[in-house]
Amino acid sequence: MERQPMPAYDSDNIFAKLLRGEIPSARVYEDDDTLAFMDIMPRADGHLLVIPKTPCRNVLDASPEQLAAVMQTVQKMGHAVLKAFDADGVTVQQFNEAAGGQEVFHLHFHVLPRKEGDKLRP
Ligand code: DGP
Repeated sequence: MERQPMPAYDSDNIFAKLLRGEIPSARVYEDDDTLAFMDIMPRADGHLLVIPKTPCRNVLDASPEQLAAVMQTVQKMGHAVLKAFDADGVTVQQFNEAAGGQEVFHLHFHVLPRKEGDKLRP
């Protein structure tokens, strides 16, 4: 069977609404290209999400510029949560398409501060 193309970006997704200020969020950092905010269903204390400000469905759909900008903010947020939460490490997680575990179809990276021996909440 022929493989279906990836679906197009849908600007009705919840993070696009959040970027437009149509729904509230706890913003922790932003620059010209990216935004970081608290995850509404945190799996660890200090669980953040980092997104590009421009439309992008996921890593499979991202331009090199979007990836570079988002990863620089992920790195910044990694250092910030290490300090703010006195963490021992940081998990960076990312999902692509429903079969890959993606639920919100605007590119995002999870940044999760970790303590030695802890477990992520479900
Ligand atoms: P996933 O696409 O599987 O990486 O999961 C989406 C994540 O987004 C999940 O951790 C919960 C979070 N999330 C969903 N809706 C909202 C929202 O309205 N606000 C915030 N801050 N986070 C959300």
